[in-house]
Amino acid sequence: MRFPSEPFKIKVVEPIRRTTREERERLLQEAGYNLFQVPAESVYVDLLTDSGTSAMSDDQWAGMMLGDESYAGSKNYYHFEEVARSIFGYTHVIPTHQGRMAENLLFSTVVKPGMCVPNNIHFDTTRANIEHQHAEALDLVIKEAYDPHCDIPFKGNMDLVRLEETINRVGQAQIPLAMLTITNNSGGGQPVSMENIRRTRSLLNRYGIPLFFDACRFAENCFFIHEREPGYAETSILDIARELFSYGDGCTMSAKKDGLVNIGGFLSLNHDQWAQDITNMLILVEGFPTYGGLAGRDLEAMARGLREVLDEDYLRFRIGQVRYLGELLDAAGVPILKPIGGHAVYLNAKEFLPHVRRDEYPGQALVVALYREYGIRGVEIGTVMFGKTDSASGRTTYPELEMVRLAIPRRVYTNMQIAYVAESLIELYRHRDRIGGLTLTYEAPVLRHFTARFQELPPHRNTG
Ligand code: P70
Repeated sequence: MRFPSEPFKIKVVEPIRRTTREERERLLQEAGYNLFQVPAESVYVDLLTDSGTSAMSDDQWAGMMLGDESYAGSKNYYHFEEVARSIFGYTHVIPTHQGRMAENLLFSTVVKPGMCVPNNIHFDTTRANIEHQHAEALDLVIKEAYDPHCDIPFKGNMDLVRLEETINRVGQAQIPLAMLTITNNSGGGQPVSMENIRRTRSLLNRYGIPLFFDACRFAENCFFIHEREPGYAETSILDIARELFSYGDGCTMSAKKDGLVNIGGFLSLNHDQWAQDITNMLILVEGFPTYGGLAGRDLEAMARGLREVLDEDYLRFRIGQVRYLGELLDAAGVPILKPIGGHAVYLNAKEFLPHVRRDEYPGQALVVALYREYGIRGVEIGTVMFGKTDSASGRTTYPELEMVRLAIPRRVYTNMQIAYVAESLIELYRHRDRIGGLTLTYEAPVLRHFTARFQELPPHRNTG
């Protein structure tokens, strides 16, 4: 068998609709060529994100019926707290409605103007929340992460030399915490090894700097450790997770990923004073500490999801399905980032559309073409998301990688639908020279990718 088949069967189905090319053309124009603005009903296979898009299990749905909607002291909170402590091991468990609220609460409490927060690579909301505090979000991943062809097992690792240099340059007092994003989303869904985590910990210990995990896809990271790192083949995913988190002081979590829920997140940490300040802020902006912006039923679904996600058969299927898509594309010569990530296949837009200049957003152009021709929605992770245009000089700084991410929702699509995506992309790649670039006509001051608008440039403009 080429890949492990589904360790579940389907009990409820949600119909999806095919649209015509004309309809999609019109929708694209109305959306300003931004796929975030296209109604989901008009998407056939939606690979925009793996966040909040998972299918819950019958056990999670059963848990939803056990929601205790008491304002204070809901039994679902205590269940969730017990599960979170048993995996992550930190003292304080603070629920939030999603990941970015956990980030906002943490950074607004501990990050002051002029400080900096190192990470392997910050994802969009972490970066934005740090910059919102007038602090610097530093990406210190190993340099191999920026080479789309470099096929190494732990491409999400922190560059410890650069981390130490940074500490010496800015001074430890200016670094309230360091982070590790597991898996590293902006770098292709790549894992961080246990060894790198251990070494990051001991380096930070020497300077008294706390380590936090951005833990959204922790189970997928732990599965990669189980599969790839010497010494962990016989260790359960739960035990790997426990060891991993024991090297940290806390974590932020978007449970919309490896919590297997449609909404939910949390912050967990050991530091008592930080936890108290964060809790006070939580009450001001989010809700009482035993629900934190969620319903009791959501907390119950999250508690059950966190247990389920550690199941090895589930993870083998999950990572295997993503790998299946990546291998089909790779075998046909479609340029993808290697190795294949945990939650998504990342197309290398620079190589897919070499004739589209970087200031004409090749990643976005590819996303638009994929939707127009096949009704598939991916997301640009490149200049639109991470590039910055200086308003005074009009100069743009470009991120190292120009990618389109095809994120696979958990337990949602069949392998036939995945095969449809692969075939579509292989065909699109054959006709790539017909795809032209875009020009940006509107951008918001932060997180511009969600609301940006574009116009199309004529194809072949640069190929002569
Ligand atoms: C994604 C979503 C969310 C995220 C993350 C990491 C490593 C924190 C968060 C915030 C965001 C997204 C991107 C493109 C399209 C749709 C959605 N990532 N840290 O898909 O968590 O969303 O719960 O506030 O990846 O990767 P939250």
